[in-house]
Amino acid sequence: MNFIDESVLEIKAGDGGSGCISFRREKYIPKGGPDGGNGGKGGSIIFRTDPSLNTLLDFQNKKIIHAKNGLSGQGRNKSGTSAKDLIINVPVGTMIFDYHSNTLIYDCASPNVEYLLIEGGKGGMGNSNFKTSTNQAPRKSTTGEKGSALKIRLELRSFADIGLVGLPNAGKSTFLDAVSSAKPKIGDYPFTTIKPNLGTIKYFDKSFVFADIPGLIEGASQGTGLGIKFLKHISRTKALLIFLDPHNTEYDFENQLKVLINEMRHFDSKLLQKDIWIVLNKIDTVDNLDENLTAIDKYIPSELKIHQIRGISSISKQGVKELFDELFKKLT
Ligand SMILES: Nc1nc2c(ncn2[C@@H]2O[C@H](COP(=O)(O)OP(=O)(O)OP(=O)(O)O)[C@@H](O)[C@H]2O)c(=O)[nH]1
Ligand SMILES: [Mg+2]
Repeated sequence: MNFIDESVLEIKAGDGGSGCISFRREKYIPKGGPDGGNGGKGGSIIFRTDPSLNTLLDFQNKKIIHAKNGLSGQGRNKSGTSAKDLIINVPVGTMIFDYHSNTLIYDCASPNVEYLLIEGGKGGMGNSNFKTSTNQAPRKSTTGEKGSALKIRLELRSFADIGLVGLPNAGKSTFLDAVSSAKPKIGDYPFTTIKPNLGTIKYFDKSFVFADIPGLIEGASQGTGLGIKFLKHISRTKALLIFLDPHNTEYDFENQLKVLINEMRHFDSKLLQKDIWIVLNKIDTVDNLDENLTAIDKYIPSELKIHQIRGISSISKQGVKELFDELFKKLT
């Protein structure tokens, strides 16, 4: 699978180079003064957001990242060369957590931004710094500072305006395919989608990003299926479309809603505070639409911020315009 959205890394900035002890030795100058140069600075570790990336796949086989050390100072007051800073490119939406405390260190939320995570050690001082009126020949220098080290967890949380949630096969990807230029995989079997797909939709002069994630199933929050792992990709959205499938033979509307709401609540109850539209999909194959919509209405918990229950067809696009008029008006 070429999509990875979590990774644990050990990173270490470079150590500073040591200062040097040296004395000037030249013909006709019997007692040359101290001329030991300073050590160079160690490389820092900088994160940069690269908008062309959309996965943390690069870190799958790269778990330890060290920046280079600064070089030691030399005689003739020559400073050691400082190491280059090490730049780590990550996709926009990558959150950097301290691995041990799980606190958020930085959210790489904007494109083309650099963030200095850990600084390289300063170089040590050469003995030429320690010359005084009473000590003309100091045999003293300092070692370079150690570069800091940190164990971090990277977590990619996509940026999208609207998340699509539903049981497998409800038609989420078909919807994204119909309304945006994204080309997600579609199939009449569950778990067609195995990674999040993002699609942009233009509505007059505005654009909105939809995130299609793998279908949720009962027990997902206990680790069954794929869906729960991907709920983080809808955590930054403003609104959710909950897709209901009139042809799910295992789960009726009441139980589809129960499963979806339970799993979202388990993952993060804040998901349920978003603006929600209930979407009954596949109405091109439904005869008694109004009855179905009335039935669904009865099963919606009052705690949810439901804007509307709408019938649509992702294939014939029936109802999609009305849904968008409402949804995008609410989001602008
Ligand atoms: N008749 C009809 N069929 C639909 C509609 N939307 C989706 N389907 C069919 O439903 C099946 C599942 O569609 P997908 O879009 O792959 O479903 P999904 O919700 O993305 O499924 P997962 O990725 O497994 O979670 C496919 O056979 C689609 O052709 C619709 O509006 N009308
Ligand atoms: Mg899908």
